[in-house]
Amino acid sequence: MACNNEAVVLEPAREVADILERLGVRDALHGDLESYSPIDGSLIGRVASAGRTDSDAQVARACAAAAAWRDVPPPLRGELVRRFGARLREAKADLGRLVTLENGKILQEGLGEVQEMIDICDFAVGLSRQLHGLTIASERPGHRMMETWHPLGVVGVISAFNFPVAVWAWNAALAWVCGNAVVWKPSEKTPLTALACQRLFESACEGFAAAPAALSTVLQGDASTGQALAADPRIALLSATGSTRMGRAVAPVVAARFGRVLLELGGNNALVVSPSADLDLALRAIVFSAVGTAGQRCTTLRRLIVHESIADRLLPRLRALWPALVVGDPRESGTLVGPLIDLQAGAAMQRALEAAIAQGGVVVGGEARLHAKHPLACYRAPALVEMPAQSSVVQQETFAPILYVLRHRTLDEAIALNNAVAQGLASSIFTTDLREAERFLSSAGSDCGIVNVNIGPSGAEIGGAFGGEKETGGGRESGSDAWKAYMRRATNTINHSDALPLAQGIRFDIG
Ligand code: UN1
Repeated sequence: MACNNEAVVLEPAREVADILERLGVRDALHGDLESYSPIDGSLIGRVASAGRTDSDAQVARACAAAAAWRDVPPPLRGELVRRFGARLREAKADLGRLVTLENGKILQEGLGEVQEMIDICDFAVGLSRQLHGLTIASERPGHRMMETWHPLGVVGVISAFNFPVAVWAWNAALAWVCGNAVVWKPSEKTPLTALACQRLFESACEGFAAAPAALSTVLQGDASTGQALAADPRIALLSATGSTRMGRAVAPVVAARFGRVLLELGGNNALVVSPSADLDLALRAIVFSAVGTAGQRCTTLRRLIVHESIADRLLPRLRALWPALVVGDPRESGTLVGPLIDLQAGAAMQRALEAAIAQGGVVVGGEARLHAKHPLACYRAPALVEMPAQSSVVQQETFAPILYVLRHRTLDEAIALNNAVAQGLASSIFTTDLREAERFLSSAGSDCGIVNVNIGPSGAEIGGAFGGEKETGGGRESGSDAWKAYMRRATNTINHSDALPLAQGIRFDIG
């Protein structure tokens, strides 16, 4: 028995079992796919992966659901998403903690991820009354043109371990109000959070007569399950989040059948610090975006591009701060950096640090922590690596807390460095000079999908369209008009006259 006021920290498996029970998830103990907690590497549950025949049947059920759901008026679809959002609000503490237990991100960020789900549900509810098209002036007398937007059918979602629930919710909430059914292939590293989300959605559907069965389906499995979705012509849109390697495997398969893809792939995000920057502000942004989520966000800050005139003021502060960042159990309130997802992620971090040293880098931090206590888990101190140039290791996305530091002399040079990588997700500049800020935002500035001023590259709100260019894949999810990716557009021309004039003034007399 605990005899002080400290919260009792249970074994991950015990905590997971309690949470799943409260959320109404049955049977997370049987099956071939094992889930391990990054906190200590222990087994926390098992689910059954969907075999080929099962996947096929589930997609067929999703098609039937889509055929029924497309006739439901969008505001009524929105009402179901509102109910789902309400379930998420009630379950926020449990689901947020489950994210922490299965993914390893600190509790604040686990809760933030569930909040992101709630926010997108709210957004989607409003959107359900705003799925509007244009009316367009016709060149022909007595004619009217307009656009109508229709559901696509079945939307497939492949999500990654690092945002195991929010990214699915961005896609699913919009897809549902747009009239689609959703088939979800979660990361095989986070199957339990997917089970919990599915259960919460099913509970929102209970007693909601307009909701057909199989509006949401989860197909657990490895890459082959994702590949089967990519190849399946019944999946009208495949929204895939993960590495550029995954995107390269999936996108051509969808393209070969002329399906649609929405890709959110790798990032290699930079932050430029100009001479006029507010350095206190910059420091806070740098730390959160570089080491938050243990460097495992697609928006994580990976490249710091500092002006040479202020480098000697900023870098000593970073060098002092980095070793002091608290690495530990993500459930404890003082922890800022939790574990990496698994030992392979730690090995990839190690390889990148060795390559950085070979390429002339000077490393602060990056060492293994808590190894004796948790030999099956992977805790690493964040690494700060000053590089002589933007060499090959800096150009790769390593999903770990490594911040490479480069120096620049002119804004043009900083912009060129920002843009000189294959990825194009997020970027930031810290400056109080209006001209510099506007130049960074301009067409001659950052080539990324997300371009910020005086905030870091990570932690976007759901209201904007989220996504990036080049090898990031070009997709846009969540806010703004990203909903259009989940619908098909029809252009309608209506003749209310008693003549049949042809467009472009063509005469075609048949006597
Ligand atoms: C991701 O890492 O895949 O902007 C998504 C952010 C979060 C989403 C990240 N809102 O950092």
